[in-house]
Order: sequence, then C-alpha cells, then structure tokens
Amino acid sequence: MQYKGDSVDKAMQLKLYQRMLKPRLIEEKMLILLRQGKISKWFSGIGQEAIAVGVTSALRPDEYILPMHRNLGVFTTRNIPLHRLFSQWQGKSNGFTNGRDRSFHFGTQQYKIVGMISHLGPQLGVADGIALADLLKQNNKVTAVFTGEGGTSEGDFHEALNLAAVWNLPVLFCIENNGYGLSTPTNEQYRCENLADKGIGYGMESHIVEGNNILEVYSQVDFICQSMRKNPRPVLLEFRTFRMRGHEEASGTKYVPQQLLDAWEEKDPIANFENFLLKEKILSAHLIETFKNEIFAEIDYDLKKAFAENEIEVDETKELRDVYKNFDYQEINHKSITKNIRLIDAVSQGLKQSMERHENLVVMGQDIADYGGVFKITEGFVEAFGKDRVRNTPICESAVVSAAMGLSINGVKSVVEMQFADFVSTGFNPVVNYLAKVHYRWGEHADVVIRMPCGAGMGAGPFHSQTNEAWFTKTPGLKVVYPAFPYDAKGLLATSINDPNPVLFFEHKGLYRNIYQDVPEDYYTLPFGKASLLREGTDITVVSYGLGVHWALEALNGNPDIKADLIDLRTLQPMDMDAIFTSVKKTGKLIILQEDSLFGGVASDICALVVENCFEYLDAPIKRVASLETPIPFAKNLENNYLPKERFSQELLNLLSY
Ligand SMILES: Cc1ncc(C[n+]2csc(CCOP(=O)(O)OP(=O)(O)O)c2C)c(N)n1
Repeated sequence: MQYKGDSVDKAMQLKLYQRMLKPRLIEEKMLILLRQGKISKWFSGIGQEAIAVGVTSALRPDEYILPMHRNLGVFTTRNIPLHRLFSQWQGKSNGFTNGRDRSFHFGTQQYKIVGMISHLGPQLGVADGIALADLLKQNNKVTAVFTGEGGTSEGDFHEALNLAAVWNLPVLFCIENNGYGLSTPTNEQYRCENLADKGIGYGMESHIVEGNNILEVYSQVDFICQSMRKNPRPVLLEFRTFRMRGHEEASGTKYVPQQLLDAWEEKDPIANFENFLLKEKILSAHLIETFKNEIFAEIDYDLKKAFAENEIEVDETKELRDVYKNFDYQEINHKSITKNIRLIDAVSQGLKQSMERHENLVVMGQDIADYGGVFKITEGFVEAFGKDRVRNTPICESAVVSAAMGLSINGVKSVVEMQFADFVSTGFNPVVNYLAKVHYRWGEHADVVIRMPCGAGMGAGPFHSQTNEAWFTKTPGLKVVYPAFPYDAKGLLATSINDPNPVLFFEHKGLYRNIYQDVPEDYYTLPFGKASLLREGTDITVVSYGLGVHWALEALNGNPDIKADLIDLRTLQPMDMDAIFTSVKKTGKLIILQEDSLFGGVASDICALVVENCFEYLDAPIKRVASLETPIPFAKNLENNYLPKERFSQELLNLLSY
C-alpha cells in the first residue's frame, strides 16, 4: 500500500492512527464478550476502520453523519463515551435507546450521528433531508451517509441519489464496497464494473477511493468536503475494502475464498499504516504501547461501569408514553367571519395559513409547485412562498418520506403530499419503520404530515380509490386524522402541522368539491381525539368517519323517525373511545360504518373495545358495515356494489328492529 505522507500533517497522521486503533481494540474485546454471551450480536468492521475514521475526521463536528452497522469508528471518532456504547449494546438505560433497540440502531443529536434502521436504504433519503435543511439555512455544511454495496441494490439508493442530484443537495454518499452482502458476492449484487460509475447516471460527481488507505480516505474526503461546502452538490464515493469476518459473528465466512481473505489481510488498514508511521519515525514501538494501554484502560474502566449498571427496569407507563413526543396542544380560536367553502378550499387555506405561521415549513410532492398539485390544493403557493418551500419532487415516495424525516432531524417541519393515498405504498417503509418508531427508539421525532387524498366514488379503480387508513392505525407512533367536513379539515390540518409527531392526514377526494360549510377565514386549531356528535338520539349509536359520515347522514335524513346518536370520529389515532362508550351506554345499540373493506379495519377494533368495555349495556350484537372483501373495482355499478352505502340503510333498520 502506498501512503502519500505529505498529504496530511504528521500530528493528524498520528491522530488518525489512534482513531483507527480504538475501534479495532474495542471490537476485539467485544468478540470475547460475545463468546461469553455478554453481548447479543456483533457486526464486525475489522479491516474497514479507515473509511469510518477517515470520513468522520474530514467532517466538522457539527455536520451530520449517518453510519451503518460496521462503522464503530464513526462513533468513537465523535468521542462518544465508551460506557454509553457498551450500555447501548447491553440494552441498558445509559445507552441511547432505553433498551428498545440494539447495536448501532440509534442516533444522537448531541454527537450529530443518525444511526440506521435495519432496512438499510432509508438512511440515504434521510441524509437528503438533513442536507436540504442545511441548504435552506445556507450554512455550508456537508452530510455524510454510508451504505454497503449490497444496499445499493435497494430502490432507496436510486431514489436518494436521484433526489440529491435533482435538488443539488450537499450529501456525501459513501459506498463501502466490502465484497459481500451477507453471503452474496458483488457479481451477484450488480453488473457494472464500478459502483462509482452509477454517479454518471445521476449526473453526479463520483470517485473510487482506496478504502484501506487512511491517508487516501482522509485527504480525498477532506478535499471533496471543502469543495462541497463552497459549492453545495452531492458526491458519490466508492470505497474499496473487504469484510474480514462474517456478516455477523454467528454466520462465519465459509463462503469466502481463503485467498481473498489472505490478500486483503495483507492490506489491513491499521497494520500497514502502523508500519508506514514507524518507517517515517512518526510512531515508535513505545508510543504504540502507550496508545494501546490508554485505550485498554478506557475500555476496561467503561466496561466495568456498563456492567455495574442495573438491568433496565420495566415501566409500562413510560414505554407507552415514549411512543409519541409530548405535544402541548394550543387551542387557537377563530374570529367570527366565515365563508361558505368546499372541503378542498379548507385544506388549501389551512395549509397556506400554516405556511405563513411556520416560516420553516416546507411542502413537498409531485407536481405541487407551479402546477398546483393534481387537486390544485397548492395552487398559487409558489408565488406566495417560493420554490424552496414548495418543492416538486421526482416520483420517489420512499426518498421523499425519508427526506421529510431528515428535515425534521435538522429542525425543519414538512408536509408531504401523496398524489393519491394509494401511492403511499411505495413510501411505506419509512412511514411505518422510520417515522413511526423514531421517538420510541431514540427520542428523536418526525415532525411530518403526510397528506393523503383518498377514497372511492369516482370510478377510479383499484389504484386510485383506496382508503388505506388501517395500514397506519395499527402502527404505534403514527397519528391518523380523517375529517369529513371543511371546518374540521382546516382546524385539524393546522393541529397536524403543529404536532411534532408524524400525522397521516386523510382527505376524501369524493368530499373535496361536494361538501360546503361556513368556515372561519382566519387560522384556528382543533384538538385530536375528540369526536363530534352530529345527531343526538336514544335508539342507536352510529359511528363513522370520512365519506361514511355523509352516507350515515343521508340514511338518517331519509328516516326521520330514527333517533340516533351519530358520531363522526374525526381522528382515528388517537380515537375518542369515551364518546363511543358514553353513547352506547345510552342507546344499547351500535352500528359502525366504514368505507374500507371489513376485515382488519377500524370498525373491528371499535367493536372489540365496546364489547370489552360496554358488554352489559348492549341490547343487540354490534354491527359493522363495510365494503366487500375485494379490491375496489372500476366500473360504476361494480364500485357501487363494493361500497357499503346501500347496505347500510338496511343494516340500520335490521339492528333497530333486533
Ligand atoms: C430491506 C432489508 N433486506 C434485507 C436485510 C438483511 N440484511 C441485513 S445486512 C444485509 C447485507 C448488507 O450488505 P451490504 O449493504 O453490502 O453491507 P455489509 O453488511 O456488507 O456491510 C442484509 C441482506 C435487511 N436488513 N434489510
């Protein structure tokens, strides 16, 4: 290995050596502890230390870095106290996740590190969002993110690089090409000669770097970062290295040819650099001994501290509380001037007023800028707020949701418009695994609202008509809002944007232009978890939300003799179960109407909760009325047959006469 000694000053060379030695010695100790059953899992970065250490050393301490599972050197170079890392790996409270997530699955704002989720790819889009926030703040910072070569096969890799290129985001994409993704060699992972060549396809500068050569890594990354700070842009780096141990310790390396391991052993980043430094007389045997003893002493001291720490205590209240960031709801009342507007106008007005109120709020979505979005909710927004804050995105839901997460990490609120709620499926992973879990896992929060134009009635077929709220109501960590009226839509959207937690905001397309209401012209908020009682009666309780509320109203208007409580839930997570219980205790009969197909829907859980809590008050079996157990069809008569509207009136009468 050739070292260009004059590329880095001598003091820094020594520092880089020490910084590589530390993760190596920690790992060697961890491998012993693993064999003794004192830690549960280990993903080794032995042989790859130069990349994590070199990149982190080239970054400024206030620049975010997003490491993967083999990047212990990132954490040690940022000087995280070792005992905290040890506690993290033992699931103790001095770690970073209160025992809720393992290994390197955590982040820390204090050290500007954002750890991975297991799914690998979303990390890259999160880096985009962090970098976008920096770009908007014009603070000339770089964000560095890691992926293995295996991770480059994920759609997230493509989406994140493309987004960064289109938006010119200062992200340093670092591929650690270490030869294997679990047991899969590179020739079964990709076909191109160099992964760096993919940069050309994205219109992005890219380089191949000798990943085991610390001076090459550090000096090249330092040079590139300095240039990126002056001239913000994404850069793709392919670091060539090798994975010297198994994917994780239990899986071994049987499938790796011995001559490959031998050849790369010769290129060990620490042994080679040590020899170079000795030859250059920058390092001496005595100094090596001193460095090692210092690190051993630190490891021993901090390990004792972590082992002495008690097991984490189970506190169920805290477990449940930490799923969401505390939100101190502020009731903001409106003045009396109102205007009769449609639901679509209410959403647009609510969003616009929130843009005025929150100067850092960014909205992102396909065709939302000059075109105004396919439903025209954001028409005129570019003129009012500029293209920095009203951002057209490429067609890449996963990267955009991940970027929204990154914006939030870097202090910027965002609203993402799904063109149709159906398309959230291509951004599903970051919604349910990143946004939903981040507060519970490491106390970070996802200040993101995802707007979901949803629902049936337009004969738009299986991919433009779904009402998919149940995909999200079952995931702890998300809030789900589903208004049926313009007044609620406007006030609840304002609250969704104020709430620092991730909110899925459902807007029924069938209600957009059909439902009018007198709506206050100025800004106001409405609370989550409060249903509205639209009708009062003693015979029966009708519970619904969204378009179902209007079907129920129509049925009740057509049968003026029926004395029913009609409850519009307005928010599904949190859900106002008290309103339902109070009503059922009064009427003794409950019918729940939902637009979605029946099984696993919101109605089923309401039904279960009422049985558990109000059984003795019931005078009849609870009835759930929902769509057929089929995908939603296109032809009008098929769609009408699929939807529960017609069946509802009959079921209502059946239950009343039970
Ligand atoms: C979406 C997803 N699919 C599969 C896995 C299982 N898995 C974890 S790491 C890994 C290999 C990753 O390879 P690479 O990106 O090259 O990183 P390396 O482990 O080599 O550092 C696999 C298949 C996962 N965590 N997430």
